[in-house]
Parts: sequence; structure tokens; C-alpha cells
Amino acid sequence: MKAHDGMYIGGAWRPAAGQDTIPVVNPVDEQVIAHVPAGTPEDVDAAVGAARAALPGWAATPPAERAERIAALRDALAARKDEIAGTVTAELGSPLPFSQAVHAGLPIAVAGSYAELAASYAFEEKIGNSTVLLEPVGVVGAITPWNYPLHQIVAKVAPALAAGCTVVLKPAEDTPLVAQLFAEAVHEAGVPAGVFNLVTGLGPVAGQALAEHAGVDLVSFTGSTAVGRQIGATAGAAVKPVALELGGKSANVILPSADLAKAVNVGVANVMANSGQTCSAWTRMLVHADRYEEAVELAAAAAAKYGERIGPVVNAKQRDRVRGYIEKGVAEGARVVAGGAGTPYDKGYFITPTVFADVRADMAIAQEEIFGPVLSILPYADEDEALAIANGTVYGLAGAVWAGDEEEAVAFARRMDTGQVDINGGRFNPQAPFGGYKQSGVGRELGPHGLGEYLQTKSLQF
Ligand code: TXE
Repeated sequence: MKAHDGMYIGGAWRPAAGQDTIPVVNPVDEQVIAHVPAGTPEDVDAAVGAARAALPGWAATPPAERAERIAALRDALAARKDEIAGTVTAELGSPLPFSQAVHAGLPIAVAGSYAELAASYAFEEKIGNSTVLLEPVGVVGAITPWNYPLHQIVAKVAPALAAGCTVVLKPAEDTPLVAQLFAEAVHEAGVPAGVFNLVTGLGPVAGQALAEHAGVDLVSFTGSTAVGRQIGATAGAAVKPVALELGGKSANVILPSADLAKAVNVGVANVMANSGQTCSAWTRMLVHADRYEEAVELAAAAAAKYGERIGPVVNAKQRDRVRGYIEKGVAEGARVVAGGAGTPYDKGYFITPTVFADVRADMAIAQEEIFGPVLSILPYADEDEALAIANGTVYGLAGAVWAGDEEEAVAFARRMDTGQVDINGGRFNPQAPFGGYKQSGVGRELGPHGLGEYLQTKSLQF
């Protein structure tokens, strides 16, 4: 596949400082499809320098003009929709229709929403005799994962640009090609040189250099809790703001009054989407003991239907990790009612959609993020127990509640320690704040709350 052999820095593709490259592997057939340069601290330094140089001009650009550039970026992405979908399918392995609808469609929608928000956001407000100015926080270091590779990039870069910040992006090493396409779109959109910069490379080298760089004013990171904790500690030591979007173990709570079949089917689809590589996935299904066996049968049947429609997971490490959890679930006494740790094909990082019944809340498969197509179904005796199980992990990113009427579901959702809850299925809202309670993270992405992360506050008294 087409790949750039340099970094996008200061408005142009520049040769990388070092010679090393990173292979990009197609998870379906394990073939190397491209190589991208492995960034070094020198590349990061050059990118941060370009972002710093561009900051005063971009911060002073009227919001309406920034909005025009973001709208042009949205258009440039939309014009490349097929190329984006094909690229994500090649480097992540997701089926093409899903890549079209979600991996390409969602970030285009998010970019569009930030074009509107940049124009309408109140960057100034009055409180009594004070005028409060909301000013860009400065140079943003964005570090993104591979699971929704373009969405994760747009969810950071679009609000940062809307706020008047400049950005250095270090995308995941598994999915750098769509990040290069994004840089091309930024260029085409006429975003001024240095406002957006791209350095591909490994996490512990380029990522760490960016997170530790003195010229970066805010780090926005999405990825594993372990790396997030390290980035948070580095930022804390330097007294810098940080935005962390980390793991999840979200509960799908099906109350006795709910439409069970609908709740189970939507719940299974939610977990299996993107081969289970979704931080907000409802990986724990909570069902009243009276209807538990019925739910288990419905879920097993729903999962069995997925067979051919699910893609692989991203790489061999993830495949082994997910298999390890499936084996652990069996060893801890849970019952496999669909799928299992076996291999469906002799090539590719595939995992069969797996459903566990008889899961206890203290098992590893009910506590830890697996990040694969694996659902755990847990029984509860009453609402208080359902709530204790739902809130009983270190995470709090998302969740769902199903009930006969919305008020009953909302009353339960109010008691959940989590950042986002879908009521009776919900409908994804690209402007609703997204982010975690507890160890699922710090800060929010998307919509006006996401824009606010990239602003700092100054008050003038009159
Ligand atoms: O994540 P990493 P991995 C979870 C999920 C998954 C696990 C491991 O449970 O199984 O994490 O995935 C960069 N300094 N999530 O290993 O390593 C890295 O290059 C600075 C949940 O892929 O955290 C990449 O760009 N940066 C999640 C990004 O961090 C570093 C999505 C994420 O990679 C770095 C992905 C370092 N020392 C995984 N080390 C979600 N919340 O959606 C790595 N990176």
C-alpha cells in the first residue's frame, strides 16, 4: 500500500531523522503491506518546534476562520471516504462495510460537528464585572490508539484546532497509514503550516518523547491504563493538564421489565462490533436470575450468527491476550456457551465470538478489560445487587440500562458510576461528552465538553 516515508512537519513531508521503519501488517492474512518511518526524539522535537512556531498565528485567527479550515478538512476527509475505509480495512482488518460506516463515517461527522462548534462556541463570557476569556491551552501532544484509528485522531485534533491550539500527533504503530491520509487531508484543507504535525513511531520512543517534551502544553492520550498512568504522572510532575481516555468494563443492565430479546441482541452486537476492540463496549451483561438461562440462550444464538461477519483483532499480541482471557475464564469455572479459545482459520488474528455464562463478579473476565469479542453474562437477585456489580470494577466509561419505561432506566442510570449510559439502546450522539469515571480516565471528548479540554481560562475585571 501507498505510504509516506517521511513525517508531516511544518506543512510538508520531511525525511525522518533516523533510518528505522515500522512494518504495517494486515491482520487478516498477516502480510506486511507497507513500512512507515519510526520517529525519534529528534523528529518529535522538530514537530513540536513547528507547532510552537505556528501557535501565535493560529491562536489569533478568528474562530470563524478556524471553523472554515475545519469544514474544509471535513470535506477533504469526505472526498477520501473510500480510501480511508480501504486503508483501515487493510491495517486493522475490519470488514469493509464497517470501515465505511464507522471508521470513515464517524470521524467525518465529528469533524463536521467541530466545524460548526468552532464558529458558535462562546470563547468569551461575562460574569458580573468580569469578562472571562477562554484561550487555547497551547501546543497539544496527541497520542492515539489503533482501535478506531481515524476517529481517535479527529476526536483530538478537530477540537484542538477549533480551540486555537496547534498539534503534534503520534498515532498507533499498528495503524499509521490512515494517520498519513489524515495529514494529507489537513494539507488539502489549507490548514496553515505547523498547525498540525505528524510523527509516526513506537510508543516508548516517539510517544514517550512527545509526552515528556517541555514544549508540549497538554497531552491528550487514548490507550491502555498502564501507559495512561505513566503519562499522567509525567504531566503531574511538570504541572501540565492532561486528558486520558483509558479502558472500560461497561455493564449492560437488563432490568426485569425490559424487552429481554431486544436487550440481549443489541447487547451482543455492541460487544462484537469492531471485534470487541471498543473501550466503551458493554462487556458485562447483567440479567435477573429469573430470566438468566433465557438470556444466555439468546446471547449464545446471537453470537453464533456472527461467525463470518467479524474481523480479526489487530495483532498477534492482542489475539494471544484475548485467548489468554478465554482460557482464564474457563479455568475460573465460567461456562462457554458460544465460541472459545480455538482458532477458526489457519491465518490471521481471528477470535471466534465468545459468550461466557455462570460468570461471578470477582472473576478476571468480569473485572479486566479483554478488548476482544468476549461477553460475560452475570446474574443478579435484585436491583441493589445489579448496581453493586455494575459499579464494582475500577472502570467507569460507559454502560446501558434497559427497562419497560425510560424513567425506571434513568433512575438506575443515575446511580451508576460511569461517564455515559445508553437508555433502552440509545442512539450514538457525536456531540455528547465521552469519557470516564474512576480509572477510565480524565477529561471528556466530543462536542462542547471536548472543545473545553483545549482551553484555559483568563478573567478580566472591570
Ligand atoms: O495500548 P498502548 P496497546 C487497551 C486494551 C488493549 C490494551 C493494550 O485493553 O488490550 O490497552 O493495547 C502509545 N509513552 N486499549 O498495547 O500501548 C502507543 O504507541 C507514550 C484501550 O496497543 O497504550 C499508541 O499510540 N505513548 C484503548 C498508544 O500509546 C505510548 C485503545 C496506545 O497504545 C507509550 C487501545 C509510552 N510509554 C488499547 N507506550 C481505548 N481506551 O480505547 C505506548 N504508547
